[in-house]
Amino acid sequence: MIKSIKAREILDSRGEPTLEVSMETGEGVFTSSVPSGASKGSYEVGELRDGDGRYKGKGVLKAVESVNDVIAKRLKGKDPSRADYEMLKIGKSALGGNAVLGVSMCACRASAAKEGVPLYKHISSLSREDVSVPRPCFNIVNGGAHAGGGVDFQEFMIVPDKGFFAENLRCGSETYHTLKSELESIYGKSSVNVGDEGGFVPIAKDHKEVLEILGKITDSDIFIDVAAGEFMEDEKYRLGEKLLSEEEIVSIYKEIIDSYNVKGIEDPFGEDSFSGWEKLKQEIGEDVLIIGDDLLATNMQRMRRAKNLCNAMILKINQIGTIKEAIDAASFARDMSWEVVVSHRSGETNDDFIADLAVGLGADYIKSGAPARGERVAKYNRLSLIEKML
Ligand code: 2PG
Ligand code: MG
Repeated sequence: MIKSIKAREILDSRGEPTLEVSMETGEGVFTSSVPSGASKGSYEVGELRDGDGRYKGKGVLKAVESVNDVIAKRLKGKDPSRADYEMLKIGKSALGGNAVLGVSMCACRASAAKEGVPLYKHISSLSREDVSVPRPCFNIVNGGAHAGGGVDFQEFMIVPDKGFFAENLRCGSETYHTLKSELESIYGKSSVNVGDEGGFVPIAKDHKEVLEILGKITDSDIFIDVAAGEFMEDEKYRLGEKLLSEEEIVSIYKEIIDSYNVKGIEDPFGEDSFSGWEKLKQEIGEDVLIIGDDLLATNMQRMRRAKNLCNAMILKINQIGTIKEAIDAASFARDMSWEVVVSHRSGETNDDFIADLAVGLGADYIKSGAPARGERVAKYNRLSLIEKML
């Protein structure tokens, strides 16, 4: 039974305010904190931010109030398993997606404790999937909205496949450090400064130059998050000096798939540019993962519309707001035979909830940035521990 819920304002990894929520039940006190994106899609549930002079408008005191004054009163005395249902009844837009998510994560942790099982096990019983430790996608080169002066594509991820998670983590870390030396020798020391997710930000000319270097230092699979919505102009795509049509950018994707070890492409087109997604799926859909992020927003309605546009989903809990809905979205992805990639946000905290979530959903992959920086490795280190426990 929920005794009390309290929220407070803390800072995320970018130094922006976010929410930390604590829930007290008979089993103890459960604390969770809420991530926040930079390259957000427009179909995500909205965050409640103050919009006043504090923190340049990004304060979350209204969301704190929403938890302390509205949600806490509604949930007091109820079983934590009812939290998502009750909040959805009030409405996410009234409460704020960030307020709802913080409480939802705590409620999930409290329910696991009530059952006396680890969080991943509890989530596995909710999702009815067998637990399994996902393959990590390490974002080792940052560009787009996550870095200043990097390349246009937002993320270049290496995805090792060494069997055990611990071996994948070691491979990710070793490759990260090999890349560091390589970039230093090519571009000098300023190229090993890091972006929001801990990946390096080389002064490379374009994505091809980055892929060339990655090809030299690793034989791991490569996933790219293009985050194409960030450089769209009308229905065209601004890459360097060029403004490209859908057909032209499809041929760029084909070229990099043929020339490099690219096995996954995330958000290759804008979230509403369905014709581009369709073209790409027809051309390469069998050979590589076409991963929907902004396209889907972890939202079943969007996923239904995108049935023939991709073959994998990014699952971000703060895109949809409650853990219940995120679990339902993952099951829906399974029904459509899509792969599931559980994901962090570029603004993170040290909360490692998504590690347990990925295991409990039996997700195929997890992306949590580079194998460096506290808020990124918190998730990877938790996955190593879970692997040992299993
Ligand atoms: C993405 C994410 C996470 P952001 O686009 O996939 O890497 O970025 O949180 O900025 O939306
Ligand atoms: Mg993305």
